[in-house]
Amino acid sequence: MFRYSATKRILSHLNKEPVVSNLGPTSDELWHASDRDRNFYTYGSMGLCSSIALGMALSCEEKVISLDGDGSILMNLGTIATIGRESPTNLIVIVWDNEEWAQTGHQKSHTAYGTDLEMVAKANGIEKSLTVSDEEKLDLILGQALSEEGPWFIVAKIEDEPYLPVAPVEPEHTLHRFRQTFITAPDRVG
Ligand SMILES: Cc1ncc(C[n+]2csc(CCOP(=O)(O)OP(=O)(O)O)c2C)c(N)n1
Ligand SMILES: [Mg+2]
Repeated sequence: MFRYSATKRILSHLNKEPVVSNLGPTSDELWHASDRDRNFYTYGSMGLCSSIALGMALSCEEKVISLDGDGSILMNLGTIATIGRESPTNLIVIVWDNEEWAQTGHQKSHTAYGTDLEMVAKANGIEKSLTVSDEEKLDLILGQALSEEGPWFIVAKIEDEPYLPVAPVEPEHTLHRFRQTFITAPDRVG
Protein backbone atom coordinates (compact mmCIF):
# COMPACT_ATOMS: atom_id res chain seq x y z
CA MET A 1 0.00 0.00 0.00
CA PHE A 2 1.15 3.55 -0.72
CA ARG A 3 0.50 6.29 1.81
CA TYR A 4 -0.48 9.11 -0.56
CA SER A 5 -3.12 7.06 -2.33
CA ALA A 6 -4.37 5.68 1.00
CA THR A 7 -4.49 9.20 2.45
CA LYS A 8 -6.74 10.30 -0.42
CA ARG A 9 -8.91 7.25 0.20
CA ILE A 10 -9.19 8.14 3.91
CA LEU A 11 -10.23 11.71 3.09
CA SER A 12 -12.95 10.42 0.78
CA HIS A 13 -14.61 8.94 3.90
CA LEU A 14 -14.47 12.16 5.88
CA ASN A 15 -16.65 15.17 6.19
CA LYS A 16 -15.33 17.65 8.74
CA GLU A 17 -13.59 15.31 11.17
CA PRO A 18 -10.30 16.61 12.61
CA VAL A 19 -7.20 14.90 11.21
CA VAL A 20 -3.86 15.18 13.01
CA SER A 21 -0.82 14.23 10.92
CA ASN A 22 2.72 13.09 11.68
CA LEU A 23 5.59 15.40 10.77
CA GLY A 24 7.19 15.37 7.32
CA PRO A 25 5.87 13.52 4.27
CA THR A 26 2.72 12.34 6.07
CA SER A 27 1.69 15.98 6.56
CA ASP A 28 2.90 16.96 3.09
CA GLU A 29 0.77 14.23 1.53
CA LEU A 30 -2.27 15.19 3.60
CA TRP A 31 -1.87 18.78 2.41
CA HIS A 32 -1.55 17.68 -1.24
CA ALA A 33 -4.55 15.36 -0.88
CA SER A 34 -6.64 18.22 0.54
CA ASP A 35 -5.60 21.20 2.66
CA ARG A 36 -8.61 21.30 4.99
CA ASP A 37 -9.24 23.75 7.84
CA ARG A 38 -9.52 20.72 10.06
CA ASN A 39 -6.09 19.29 9.28
CA PHE A 40 -3.66 19.68 12.17
CA TYR A 41 -0.14 19.24 10.80
CA THR A 42 2.45 18.46 13.48
CA TYR A 43 5.60 19.65 11.69
CA GLY A 44 8.46 19.70 14.17
CA SER A 45 6.67 17.70 16.84
CA MET A 46 7.99 14.17 16.43
CA GLY A 47 6.18 11.64 18.64
CA LEU A 48 3.28 13.92 19.54
CA CYS A 49 0.77 13.28 16.74
CA SER A 50 -1.36 10.71 18.57
CA SER A 51 -0.94 12.52 21.91
CA ILE A 52 -2.42 15.67 20.36
CA ALA A 53 -5.20 13.63 18.72
CA LEU A 54 -5.92 11.99 22.08
CA GLY A 55 -6.30 15.40 23.73
CA MET A 56 -8.66 16.49 20.96
CA ALA A 57 -10.72 13.33 21.18
CA LEU A 58 -11.13 13.83 24.92
CA SER A 59 -12.34 17.40 24.32
CA CYS A 60 -14.90 16.89 21.60
CA GLU A 61 -17.55 14.48 20.41
CA GLU A 62 -16.44 14.13 16.81
CA LYS A 63 -14.35 11.28 15.50
CA VAL A 64 -10.70 12.35 15.54
CA ILE A 65 -8.21 10.70 13.19
CA SER A 66 -4.50 10.50 13.91
CA LEU A 67 -2.17 9.73 10.99
CA ASP A 68 0.98 8.73 12.86
CA GLY A 69 4.26 7.04 11.83
CA ASP A 70 6.00 3.95 13.20
CA GLY A 71 9.21 5.82 14.07
CA SER A 72 7.36 8.64 15.78
CA ILE A 73 5.00 6.52 17.87
CA LEU A 74 7.94 4.29 18.85
CA MET A 75 9.54 7.42 20.33
CA ASN A 76 6.48 7.98 22.52
CA LEU A 77 5.02 4.55 23.24
CA GLY A 78 3.53 5.96 26.43
CA THR A 79 0.84 7.56 24.31
CA ILE A 80 -0.49 4.08 23.50
CA ALA A 81 -0.77 3.29 27.21
CA THR A 82 -2.61 6.56 27.81
CA ILE A 83 -4.99 5.95 24.91
CA GLY A 84 -5.71 2.52 26.43
CA ARG A 85 -6.31 4.00 29.86
CA GLU A 86 -8.49 6.89 28.71
CA SER A 87 -10.17 4.81 25.99
CA PRO A 88 -11.82 7.64 24.04
CA THR A 89 -14.52 6.03 21.90
CA ASN A 90 -14.05 8.68 19.17
CA LEU A 91 -10.33 8.25 18.51
CA ILE A 92 -8.99 6.47 15.42
CA VAL A 93 -5.21 6.06 15.24
CA ILE A 94 -3.70 5.00 11.94
CA VAL A 95 0.03 4.29 12.07
CA TRP A 96 1.76 4.41 8.69
CA ASP A 97 4.29 1.63 9.19
CA ASN A 98 7.10 1.62 6.62
CA GLU A 99 9.39 -0.05 9.18
CA GLU A 100 11.79 2.88 9.02
CA TRP A 101 12.57 6.43 9.96
CA ALA A 102 12.23 7.19 6.29
CA GLN A 103 12.63 10.94 6.06
CA THR A 104 15.93 11.02 7.97
CA GLY A 105 17.67 8.42 5.80
CA HIS A 106 15.59 5.23 5.76
CA GLN A 107 17.05 3.81 8.97
CA LYS A 108 15.18 0.60 9.88
CA SER A 109 12.86 1.01 12.85
CA HIS A 110 11.99 -1.56 15.52
CA THR A 111 9.00 -2.79 13.51
CA ALA A 112 11.52 -4.13 10.96
CA TYR A 113 12.95 -6.27 13.78
CA GLY A 114 9.76 -7.74 15.20
CA THR A 115 8.11 -5.04 17.30
CA ASP A 116 4.39 -5.49 16.68
CA LEU A 117 2.53 -2.24 17.31
CA GLU A 118 -0.86 -3.95 17.01
CA MET A 119 0.10 -6.24 19.89
CA VAL A 120 1.48 -3.31 21.88
CA ALA A 121 -1.88 -1.54 21.51
CA LYS A 122 -3.81 -4.71 22.45
CA ALA A 123 -1.60 -5.22 25.50
CA ASN A 124 -2.53 -1.70 26.57
CA GLY A 125 -6.24 -2.39 26.41
CA ILE A 126 -7.04 -1.12 22.91
CA GLU A 127 -9.08 -4.10 21.76
CA LYS A 128 -9.89 -2.76 18.32
CA SER A 129 -6.29 -3.02 17.13
CA LEU A 130 -5.38 -4.54 13.81
CA THR A 131 -2.87 -4.50 10.98
CA VAL A 132 -3.72 -3.95 7.31
CA SER A 133 -1.47 -4.18 4.27
CA ASP A 134 -3.71 -3.10 1.43
CA GLU A 135 -5.84 -0.08 0.68
CA GLU A 136 -9.08 -2.02 0.24
CA LYS A 137 -8.83 -3.50 3.75
CA LEU A 138 -7.95 -0.09 5.18
CA ASP A 139 -10.97 1.37 3.40
CA LEU A 140 -13.24 -1.29 4.88
CA ILE A 141 -11.89 -0.93 8.42
CA LEU A 142 -12.03 2.85 8.32
CA GLY A 143 -15.70 2.70 7.35
CA GLN A 144 -16.28 0.48 10.39
CA ALA A 145 -14.14 2.67 12.66
CA LEU A 146 -16.11 5.78 11.68
CA SER A 147 -19.41 4.15 12.55
CA GLU A 148 -18.48 2.01 15.57
CA GLU A 149 -17.11 3.05 18.93
CA GLY A 150 -13.35 2.95 19.43
CA PRO A 151 -10.69 3.61 20.28
CA TRP A 152 -9.29 2.10 17.09
CA PHE A 153 -5.62 1.42 16.45
CA ILE A 154 -4.87 0.55 12.84
CA VAL A 155 -1.34 -0.32 11.76
CA ALA A 156 -1.15 0.30 8.01
CA LYS A 157 1.87 -1.33 6.37
CA ILE A 158 3.18 0.90 3.57
CA GLU A 159 5.89 0.85 0.92
CA ASP A 160 8.27 3.64 -0.03
CA GLU A 161 7.27 6.00 -2.82
CA PRO A 162 8.78 9.25 -4.12
CA TYR A 163 8.10 12.25 -1.87
CA LEU A 164 5.82 15.05 -2.96
CA PRO A 165 7.02 18.66 -2.64
CA VAL A 166 7.11 19.96 0.93
CA ALA A 167 3.76 21.56 1.71
CA PRO A 168 3.85 25.36 2.15
CA VAL A 169 2.37 25.15 5.62
CA GLU A 170 2.84 27.94 8.14
CA PRO A 171 2.16 26.20 11.49
CA GLU A 172 0.93 29.32 13.29
CA HIS A 173 -1.58 29.93 10.51
CA THR A 174 -2.86 26.36 10.37
CA LEU A 175 -3.06 26.20 14.18
CA HIS A 176 -5.17 29.39 14.29
CA ARG A 177 -7.29 28.19 11.37
CA PHE A 178 -7.87 24.85 13.07
CA ARG A 179 -8.74 26.41 16.44
CA GLN A 180 -11.45 28.51 14.86
CA THR A 181 -13.20 25.33 13.76
CA PHE A 182 -12.82 23.40 16.99
CA ILE A 183 -15.80 23.32 19.29
CA THR A 184 -15.11 21.84 22.70
CA ALA A 185 -18.00 19.79 24.04
CA PRO A 186 -19.41 21.75 27.03
CA ASP A 187 -19.41 18.73 29.36
CA ARG A 188 -15.77 18.05 28.57
CA VAL A 189 -14.36 21.43 29.62
CA GLY A 190 -12.24 21.59 32.72
C1 LIG B 1 12.72 14.75 18.94
C2 LIG B 1 13.14 14.50 17.52
N1 LIG B 1 14.02 13.54 17.26
C3 LIG B 1 14.39 13.30 15.99
C4 LIG B 1 13.88 14.05 14.97
C5 LIG B 1 14.33 13.79 13.54
N2 LIG B 1 13.29 13.12 12.78
C6 LIG B 1 12.37 13.82 12.09
S1 LIG B 1 11.29 12.83 11.32
C7 LIG B 1 12.05 11.44 11.89
C8 LIG B 1 11.55 10.07 11.49
C9 LIG B 1 10.08 9.87 11.68
O1 LIG B 1 9.79 8.52 11.39
P1 LIG B 1 8.31 8.05 11.10
O2 LIG B 1 7.40 8.63 12.10
O3 LIG B 1 8.34 6.57 10.96
O4 LIG B 1 7.96 8.75 9.71
P2 LIG B 1 8.56 8.44 8.25
O5 LIG B 1 9.79 9.27 8.13
O6 LIG B 1 8.83 6.99 8.16
O7 LIG B 1 7.48 8.90 7.33
C10 LIG B 1 13.14 11.77 12.68
C11 LIG B 1 14.03 10.79 13.34
C12 LIG B 1 12.93 15.05 15.31
N3 LIG B 1 12.36 15.81 14.37
N4 LIG B 1 12.58 15.24 16.58
MG1 LIG C 1 8.26 5.34 9.36
